[in-house]
Amino acid sequence: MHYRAIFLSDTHLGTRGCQAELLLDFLSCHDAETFYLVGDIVDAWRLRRGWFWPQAHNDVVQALLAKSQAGARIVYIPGNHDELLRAYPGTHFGGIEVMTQAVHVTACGRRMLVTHGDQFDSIVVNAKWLAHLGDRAYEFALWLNTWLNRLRKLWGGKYWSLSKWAKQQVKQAVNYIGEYEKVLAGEARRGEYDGIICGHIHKAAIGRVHGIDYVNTGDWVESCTAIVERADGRLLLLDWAAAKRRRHMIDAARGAGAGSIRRRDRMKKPRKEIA
Ligand SMILES: [Mn+2]
Repeated sequence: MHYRAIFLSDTHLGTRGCQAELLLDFLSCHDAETFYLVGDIVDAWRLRRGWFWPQAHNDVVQALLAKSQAGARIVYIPGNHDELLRAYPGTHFGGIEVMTQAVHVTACGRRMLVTHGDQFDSIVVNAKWLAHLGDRAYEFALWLNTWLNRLRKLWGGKYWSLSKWAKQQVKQAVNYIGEYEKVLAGEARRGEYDGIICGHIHKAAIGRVHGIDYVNTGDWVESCTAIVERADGRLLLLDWAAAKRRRHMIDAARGAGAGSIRRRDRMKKPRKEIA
């Protein structure tokens, strides 16, 4: 399939959780004029604690470089796990451009802010009181978020992860996801964009939040999702793991048909499996 743009994030290459085989499979049958890598692509924090870099992870990098060589534009927007790259905005490596954030204009002219999203962690947590305090408190919370995380790392602690923390508070997780969506949509509104495309919380979505297009690419650790833009400018959410499961079920049904199952059952089986 060929798309105008493909947005991927949170692949966490360099961790055991990364579903590199599925990602490779996805890349082998999807192409685009522009690929946006929306942060946490390579997990530099995990790699600092010990080198984990299997062949499949290398193959993912090679597949992306090959796309760049074949003429695709590849934009790498670092997240918190690959923030080392944030120090190099505007640089190119192997044809890949590094940008702190990007503006993507869809085929129908909608201006979308593309950013990882971790910069807004503290705003999400403090959303309620910040709403009453306004702009300066907002700037302060952004600043505080950056510095708290720097200090935490100096002391050898981990980045405070909103998504992880939200999942630990299972009951409240839904609230925080909702809060994140609101804050990010608010950020797009402040910049007078039509929408925002982000990642970070590992929860893929396409929707409207307070009149803003809120799009989250999801991840390749828990789910295997990507956002694609068709030639007509429509954005779609692809769930590659689910697509593979469906195809596998259909193949399995067909395979069973070729065996001992009688013709009558063979005719019925695929439909049942799809349902
Ligand atoms: Mn992140």
